[in-house]
Amino acid sequence: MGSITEPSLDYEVIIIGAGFSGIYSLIKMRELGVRVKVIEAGSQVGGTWYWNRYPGARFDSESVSYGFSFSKELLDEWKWEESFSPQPETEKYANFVCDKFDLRRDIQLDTRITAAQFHASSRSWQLMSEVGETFTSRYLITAMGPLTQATLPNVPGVRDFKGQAFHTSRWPDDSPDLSNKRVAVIGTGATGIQTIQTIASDVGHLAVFQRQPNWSKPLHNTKISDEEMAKIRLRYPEIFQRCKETSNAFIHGNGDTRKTVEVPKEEREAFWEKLYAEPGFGIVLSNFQDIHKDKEANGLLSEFIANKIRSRVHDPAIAEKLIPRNHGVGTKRLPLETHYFEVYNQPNVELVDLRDTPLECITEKGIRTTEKEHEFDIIIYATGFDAITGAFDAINFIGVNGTKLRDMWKEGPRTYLGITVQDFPNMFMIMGPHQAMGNIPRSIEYAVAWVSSLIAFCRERGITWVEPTPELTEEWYEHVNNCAVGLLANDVDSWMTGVNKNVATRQKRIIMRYQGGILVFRKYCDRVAASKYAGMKLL
Ligand code: N01
Repeated sequence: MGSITEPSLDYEVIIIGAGFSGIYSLIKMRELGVRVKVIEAGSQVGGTWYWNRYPGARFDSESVSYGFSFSKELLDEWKWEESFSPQPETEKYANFVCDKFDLRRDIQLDTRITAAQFHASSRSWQLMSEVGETFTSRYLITAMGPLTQATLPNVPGVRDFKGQAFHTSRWPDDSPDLSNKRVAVIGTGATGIQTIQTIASDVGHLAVFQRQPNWSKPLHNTKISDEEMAKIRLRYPEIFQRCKETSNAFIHGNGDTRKTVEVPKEEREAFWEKLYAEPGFGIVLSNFQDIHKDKEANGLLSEFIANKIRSRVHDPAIAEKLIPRNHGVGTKRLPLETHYFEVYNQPNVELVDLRDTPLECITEKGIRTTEKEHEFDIIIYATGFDAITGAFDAINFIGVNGTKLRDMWKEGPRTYLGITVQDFPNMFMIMGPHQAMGNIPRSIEYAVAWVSSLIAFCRERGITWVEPTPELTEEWYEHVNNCAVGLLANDVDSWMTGVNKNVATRQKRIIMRYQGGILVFRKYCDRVAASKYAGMKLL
């Protein structure tokens, strides 16, 4: 048994990141009464919603189910302005929460952690920032977000461009005036789509460099009036209860268990029309459930959406270029859009299909494809992230016996419950690999509460070393892999299968996410907690 308090340590708990995960972790650690510090690389709180300030950045998930649910007072005081909150409003929300709960005194901003080492002798973590500041703690909570390590195209010349160039998650504070400018956007994922549809009407000339198109459907965002918000507040218990019952923790139901092909065409298409016309992700969450496993079913739905694209884009040749051929609907994270496809009807917008004319390099003047050099004033990289494990790779994590996390996860992550890692005692991950995500704030609240209970359990018993065994790690790995069997999403390259062609170590598909559904995940984790963490190394 170790001692409960360790005065020689700076803190009992250090949390890396002041996004939604970090904010809620801090609140829960305060409840436990521990000495706690949040260390944040950004200059403000908010995480994803601080960094991603590109035009058009907003929730693709319903605001009313995407905030914190733990405080009735907070729910009563905060008013969502739009049904899918735009980034400035969400950043304001993160700040509101920090002020309301007086969190700032425990948050250190502008501090990027670059190394974290576990010392077995003191059973503690030592962290180091990029300027050499050190911090020690018994426990470490990583709250770094799954999509934080921005990646640029792996082509020559990225630093050579003489105009302005930036990744969407590093949008300049003094946002550039795009009017009358020649602007390029590289990338057509969820971020590219939000950016393109928002800036298209402002820019002089917009060239979209698309490598693979994405499926997308209308978001159907609306303003929320004071009267509607008052009604929503009354419905909050019902909304959050519903999120507890669905397999992705969204308000959208689990879908129809009938086989797609067995439903008469007319009925099927009427159902899809309804889902297409509804706000949010219903078309992938509440559809016939075999669209995620059955190629034929998925193909029918894909053709339905392809026809929507054809009906919205005037030039049939461009419409065909905007229709994905390499994956089906819902096998990558579905971006939601607002008049995105109509953008390609504008005379100032050009689609450059990189499948026909691949990207060769960035030049001083612009972008060279195999066809020609395109000249620009501004290049916007909407080229995504080294997802989920990228944030871990960016820090030199060293566990017991000098084990490096980067090396251990070279072939893909190994965890227990997506929360703990063998050889990395006392480290708890929020939204780490192999942890259920779905509706992320809902999953954050669950994971943080679970970790908080484990820390409380340890403190009560004087346990100062918590670590999963190789057996538990293997058991979880097998479970994660079993849950992934047969899902079409795992046959597609995307950040969700750990692929990022711009990163040398991310060329191969792996099972990166937990895909068994929130309900199964929570049942598993609840059982572990109820068993008093049976099988884990608790010293
Ligand atoms: O990143 P992505 P994202 N040359 O990886 C292209 C979340 N999100 O930032 O498909 C040319 O999806 C790449 O092309 P390809 C959401 O979970 C949430 O858009 O690899 N192109 C692709 O088109 C989302 O899934 C919200 O062929 C290159 C794009 O860049 C996740 O963030 C809003 C290239 C990258 O797409 C990531 O979305 C926005 C190259 N060298 C995002 N390299 C919310 O609603 C990459 N591309 C909360």
